[in-house]
Amino acid sequence: MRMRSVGLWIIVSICAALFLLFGACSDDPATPSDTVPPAAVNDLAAKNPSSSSMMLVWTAPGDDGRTGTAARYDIRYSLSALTDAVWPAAEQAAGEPSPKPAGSADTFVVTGLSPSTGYYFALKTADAAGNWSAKSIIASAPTTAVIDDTPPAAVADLVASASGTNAVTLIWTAPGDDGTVGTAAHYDIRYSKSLITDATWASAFQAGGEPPPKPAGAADTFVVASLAPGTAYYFALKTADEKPNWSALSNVVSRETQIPLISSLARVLPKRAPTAGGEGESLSRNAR
Ligand SMILES: [Ca+2]
Ligand SMILES: [Ca+2]
Ligand SMILES: [Ca+2]
Repeated sequence: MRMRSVGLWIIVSICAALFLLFGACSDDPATPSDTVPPAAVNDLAAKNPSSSSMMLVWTAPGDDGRTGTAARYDIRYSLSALTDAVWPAAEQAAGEPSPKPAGSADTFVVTGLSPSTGYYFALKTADAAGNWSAKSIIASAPTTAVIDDTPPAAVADLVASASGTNAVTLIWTAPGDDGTVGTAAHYDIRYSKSLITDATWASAFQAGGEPPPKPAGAADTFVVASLAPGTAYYFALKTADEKPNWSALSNVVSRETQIPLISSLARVLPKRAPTAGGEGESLSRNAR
């Protein structure tokens, strides 16, 4: 029992000595811990907006106030003024640059923004010891509107797939909002008894009631009704996006509507003489 108590006392003594030794080392004034955060950025500005991005520029603070080189930035943005209260829930930008030495110009482009929208931006800076600066001043600017100058592609595979006595069915591949990308907004389908060209497009009949375009690459179809029977027609279409930018003229197809069955029979069957009793009666008489 006594031997065990002595052993325990020795272990406790060694631990106490080690504690004092290391406690003394941490008090060494040669290695002070860093408790000074970077200064708050006071010249943040939002520039060069596009419909989906904004460039931010500011002067880099330092590791300690405005000296040295800080370790990282946290850039955030919001739709309302980016106050300290809004900061925790504000959208965080991704891929912030590493801070340059204090006094240098730093810049970053925030992407993924919505067009025609006002945004507020702010940032905080941390040093390597994890001391965070106060929030910067707030910079704000709106993104620009989307500029769409690209019309849908011209339809090149328009086909008149079937005809009735008064209608012709058209089928084609939907172009897009921009060339063959996206979803266009309107069709203008026209028909004429004479060839449709750029010059005659304006005088061709508008079908009316065209369907909204499907996404690019999908099959679209439309039945042109109220046509005259047994008549050859030309068909063509143009497509517009929402601006609207109109496409060039599609390929032009031709199709003849069918002749009504009664008219067809009248053409095929032999015509009876105007005097109903004439030829037929004499034949039957001869047969007797
Ligand atoms: Ca520091
Ligand atoms: Ca568009
Ligand atoms: Ca477009």
